[in-house]
Amino acid sequence: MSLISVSLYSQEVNYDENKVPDFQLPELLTTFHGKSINDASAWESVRRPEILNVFREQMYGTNPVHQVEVDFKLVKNKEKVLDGVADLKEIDLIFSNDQGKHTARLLLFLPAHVEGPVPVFLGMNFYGNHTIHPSASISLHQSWARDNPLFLISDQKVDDRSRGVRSSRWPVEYILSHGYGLGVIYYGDIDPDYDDEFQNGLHPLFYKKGQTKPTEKEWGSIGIWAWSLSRALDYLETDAKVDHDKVIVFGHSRLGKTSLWAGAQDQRFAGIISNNSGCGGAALSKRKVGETVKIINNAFPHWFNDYFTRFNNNEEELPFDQHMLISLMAPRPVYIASAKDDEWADPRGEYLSGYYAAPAYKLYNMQTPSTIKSPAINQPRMTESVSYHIRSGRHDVTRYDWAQYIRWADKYIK
Ligand code: GTR
Repeated sequence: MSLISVSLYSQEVNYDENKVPDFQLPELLTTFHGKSINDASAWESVRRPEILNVFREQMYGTNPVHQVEVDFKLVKNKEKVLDGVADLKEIDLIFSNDQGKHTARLLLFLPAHVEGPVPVFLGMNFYGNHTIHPSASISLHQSWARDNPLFLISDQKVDDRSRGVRSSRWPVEYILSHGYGLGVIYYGDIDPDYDDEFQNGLHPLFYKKGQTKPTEKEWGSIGIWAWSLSRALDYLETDAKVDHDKVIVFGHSRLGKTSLWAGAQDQRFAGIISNNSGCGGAALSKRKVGETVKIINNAFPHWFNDYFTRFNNNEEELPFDQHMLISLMAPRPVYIASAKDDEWADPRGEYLSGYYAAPAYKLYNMQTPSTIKSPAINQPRMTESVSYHIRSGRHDVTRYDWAQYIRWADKYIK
């Protein structure tokens, strides 16, 4: 995907550190009205809400207040699957109001060998819950899916042939063996990932009478995906087998942007993982390295709100940058991961946003990354606030990434 984008936009894409423009990041601990923030209480009551608000209004979009009811229905409950190591549940999240009804399915694996409530990693996937593991116990979805000859997905529908095609990104048994559960939702169940002016998926349920698409400031796809992760967390809070104070939100790439936005808004998430989230995720926009605001808005007009297009080729005018998104995680631990060959996502910019989020964590007297130098390849740097690694290889989620996430979660969350 990124290779295609690079050739399409090669003229305007910069990968040269020497050509990064001079830029100034907005001060984290000074309000938009120039007041300084000196303690955690002022952070929480004044600065944090205004930062959250600016991301809502000018980038990811506001969440419409129009009420939607969410019901949970346990549709499958199987013990001792995956050779006995997992208990499996499928839970329908049923969204309804006078506009209609829409259903998405949460797949939850819990470690069969653990009695008590367990911490859970929760995230979204790109092709369907059935792609994360070959097990025939996982239901296929009926939603739109992106055609992919490699995965034998055509006519925008999935069938048995795509079972487990993305299992390399989701080492289920490995996660369970460490005492964690894993919950996943297929993002296409919430909003199919293409620009149709928000006619399909969950969006229309939120329209006021006469409204046909989100307003300039209302949410796009990332906004509604992130909101849905919180609805999955609502379910997890009702499940006695889940330690709901220890739910970690995880996502890769566009779904890493999503996990960050979910974690920023919903402080019930105990930890947040951004895997190769890049532009619009962990990478600083003002550096303009790799994918830029204009490129991402042109290629994916449905991800952010329309207001965000004002910053196309105009990053200087952004009153915020992504270090402020990371700061919204404080005091919860956040893990940002890059891949060396994933220059499109600007690994250096991903590191720096975590580094520049430190002042928020310091208000809680937490240990923060000690140097502005990025760690060496495959040398994770973990702290109780911001952790980071850059691994060798390409844009992907690997066993190596998960090994670090589990080590980190064992230390700071479990
Ligand atoms: C790319 C996009 C990135 C990233 C990636 C993905 O095409 O430019 O922002 O989100 O897709 O989600 O795999």
